[in-house]
This record gives sequence, structure tokens and C-alpha cells, in this order.
Amino acid sequence: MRTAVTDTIAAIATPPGRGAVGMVRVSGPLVPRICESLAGKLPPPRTAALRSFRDAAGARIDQGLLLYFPAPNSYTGEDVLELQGHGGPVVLSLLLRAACAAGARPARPGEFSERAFLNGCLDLAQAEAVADLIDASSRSAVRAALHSLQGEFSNRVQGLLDELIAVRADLEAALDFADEDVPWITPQTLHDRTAGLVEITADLIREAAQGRRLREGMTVAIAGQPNVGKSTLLNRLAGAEAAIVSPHAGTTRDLLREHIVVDGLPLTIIDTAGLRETSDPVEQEGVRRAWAALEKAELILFLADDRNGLTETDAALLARLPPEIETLLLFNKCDLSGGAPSRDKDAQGRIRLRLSAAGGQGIDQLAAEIKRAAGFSAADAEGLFTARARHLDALHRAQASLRLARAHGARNTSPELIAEELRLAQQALDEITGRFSSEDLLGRIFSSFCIGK
Ligand SMILES: Nc1nc2c(ncn2[C@@H]2O[C@H](COP(=O)(O)OP(=O)(O)O)[C@@H](O)[C@H]2O)c(=O)[nH]1
Ligand SMILES: [Mg+2]
Repeated sequence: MRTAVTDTIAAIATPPGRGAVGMVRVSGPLVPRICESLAGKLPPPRTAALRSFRDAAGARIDQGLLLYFPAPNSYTGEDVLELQGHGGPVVLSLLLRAACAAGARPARPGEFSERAFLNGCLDLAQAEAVADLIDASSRSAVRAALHSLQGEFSNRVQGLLDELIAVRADLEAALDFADEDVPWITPQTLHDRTAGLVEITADLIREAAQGRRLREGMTVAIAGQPNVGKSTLLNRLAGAEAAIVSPHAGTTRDLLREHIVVDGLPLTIIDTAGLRETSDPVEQEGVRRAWAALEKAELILFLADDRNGLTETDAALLARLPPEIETLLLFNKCDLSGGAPSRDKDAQGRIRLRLSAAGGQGIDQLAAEIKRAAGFSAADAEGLFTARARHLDALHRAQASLRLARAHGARNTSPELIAEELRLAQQALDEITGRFSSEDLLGRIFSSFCIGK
């Protein structure tokens, strides 16, 4: 926690460009002095006052509303001043310059939120949710970011930590008083409680993974031989004529990317050139790019023509796809084959769907499978919170330690080993809320924020 008084920072908090209103925000101990210099004496706390804003030489810059939030009841936990003027870039930069002439310095990106974190107004996961809310690309993402900002994710992590700390305390007590023959915690209880912790962590990981999808989306690549209907499928999913569709094989050469949202899940769909041997150098380059895109995708939609089923060429292409990436087998043009839309699995357990990209039959089922592959269920989208790769990484490390603790317990190994794994699990969880964090991590997180936030 920060104890020393810091310097005073200022920034234009509204986006660059022209707007009806613009805001300069100032935070730190010099707020009273800066207010005096720019806009006269401090107004009553949290009450809007109409003032003239002046530069260091006393010349009027603008007229607008002034708001004062005394510490600690402000966003940063410090004295905060907000000057709401007219939203012109020159007006706002003159105001910022006047604030700096009176003793402030320009804020770094995310520095207001960093101060809020350091002063204990927000934990790290909440501060990150501020940025997520600003960057949210869909309604569900907004709602989830707000849940995280209000502390729902942090509270879940804290609940897990509370139980973990309780187990550690009982175990440490048992270790300290081992000679006194007091049954502080039986091996069975210890095992049951660590097993319980593993379960809670697994639930949290599942929900956090969904929250991460909401924030970061998923990349889905469409692959297959020429003419099977890849571009038609892209257009169908995007609801627009994005890609050229033609009966002429080899039409698509460049990668085409469309950003769409399916029930709140943001997706980047990539249409690729049909995979085949060709002597045309431009098409060859398209095929090379197609393979490169498939390597990087998080889900592959492999299309085949339902009239032919899976041909030998299809099977050979499928065998070349990266095995670690989930692939859905789509049998397209079911309107021509006469087959009804359907879903089943092949011998390797891959999901097979029969559909028509042109007619739209079976597309709902495809959307449902894409959501499933993303670990996304609209059913609990209401209670979702946003999460980041960093959070998932910490949860996975905590889970690995808890599993080891459980395994040690089952094998009756020394309790010291269990205690050590529990300690590591706690340390990983503390990274999420920032109770245990390095300067380096903080720098990385806050530098990705906008200026003035
Ligand atoms: N009848 C029918 N035709 C389709 C369907 N999907 C695509 N096509 C047609 O198949 C041809 C090739 O489609 P296109 O999307 O360009 O295939 P791509 O080469 O895989 O991108 C075009 O004439 C499309 O109109 C479908 O579901 N039903
Ligand atoms: Mg195409």
C-alpha cells in the first residue's frame, strides 16, 4: 500500500478530437493549489460549480463545470479535480498545460487507475475490468466487465482464498503441535478439504475461461477444397456479402476476416483459399496463407461437399491439419444432396454437421457448436465476469499446486509438502487481486490503459 504523498498528475480524460464536452482530470496533493490557479477557490465537495478557467497568466481559456472530490472519496483515493470544458482539442490541451504550469505533470496511461489500486480503492482484477469495460465490444462484454468491476470475480477468488487459508492454518497448527498428539486435522479431513479446493478452482477456471472469451473472442478459420462453399459460409455467418462466391474454383486467394458476435461471443472468422495443388503462383500464395492461418486458428471449420461425403483428398487434407486445434467437419450443400441437417460424431470423436451455407439450414446448430467449442454457454452469460489470460494462468497454477497437495495427502506423504503446495497455490491466487504482484506486472497492466483512466 502506498503511504508516501505522491506528485500530482493531470490528463485529458476524454477521447482526442472534437466533442460537445471534454474533461481534464487532476489527482494528487496539489489539487487545491491547481484549482486556485485555474478556476478560483475549491468548490464544495462533489458539487458542480460553473467557473471560468484561466491559464497561468490569468487569461481566460474556457468556461465550464468544476468538480472536486476530496481524498479518500475519489476514484484514485487522492484529491481529484475534474474540469469539464468544451470538447475542442486546443481548449483541452490549454487546460492541461495550465494544470501543469500550476504544478501537475502529465499522467502516464492508466496512472489514475494505478493510483486507485495502490491506494486500495480497487484490487488489480477490478482495475483491469475498468479497461475491459472501456474496450468492451458487445453488450455481454459490457455486462461481464461491470460484474468484474463490482468485484464479483475478486469475491469468488477471495472465497477460494479464505477456505485455502483456513486449511493452511489448521495444517500449520497440526505441524507446530505435532508432538502433543492433538488431532488438529485428520489426514482424511485434509484430503477432503484439498479435494474441495480443487473442485472450486475448476469451476472458477471454467467461468474465467468464458469471461476471457468475451473479452478476447475466438479465431475461427474455414478450410476445405475449392468450391465446397467456404466463402458462402463466411457470408452466411457474417450476414453480409463479404466474400466473392462463385462456381469458379480458386476464386478466393486472400485471407478474408470478418468480425461477428454470436450470442455475445465475439468471433473473428477467416475465409481461406481452397486447399489444392495449383500451378497459378497467385493461388499458390493463397494456399500457403491458408495453411498459415489454419495453424493459428483456435477452431477450424472443415468443409466438404455432402454430395461426395469425405473424399480421399478431404481425408488427406484433414490429416495435415494441426491435431491440437479442434476441427468441426461440415458437410455442406445438403439442399443438393437431399440430406436433412444433422449432427453426429465420426470414429475419432470429431463432430460432424450436415448443413447448407447457401440455404441456411443447420446454421443454428453450427453456431451452437462454435459456442460450445469456445467453452461458452449462453445459459450462464448473465452472471459472467471478464477475465484475462493472466488470471487463467494464475488459476491453473493454483490448481496444479492444489492437485499436488491432494495427491500428497492421498499418499500420506509428509504434511510439510502439502503445506508448501498450499502456500504456492495461495501465492498464485494472490496475484489475481494484486496482493502479491511485481512492479513489472503492474507496469505491464497499467501501460495498456488509455491516458486519463
Ligand atoms: N446449392 C448450394 N450451393 C452452394 C452452397 N454453398 C455454396 N454453394 C455454391 O457453391 C459454389 C462455390 O461456393 P463458394 O462459397 O465460392 O466456395 P469456396 O470456393 O469454397 O469459397 C457457388 O456457386 C455457391 O453458390 C449450398 O449450401 N447449397
Ligand atoms: Mg471462396
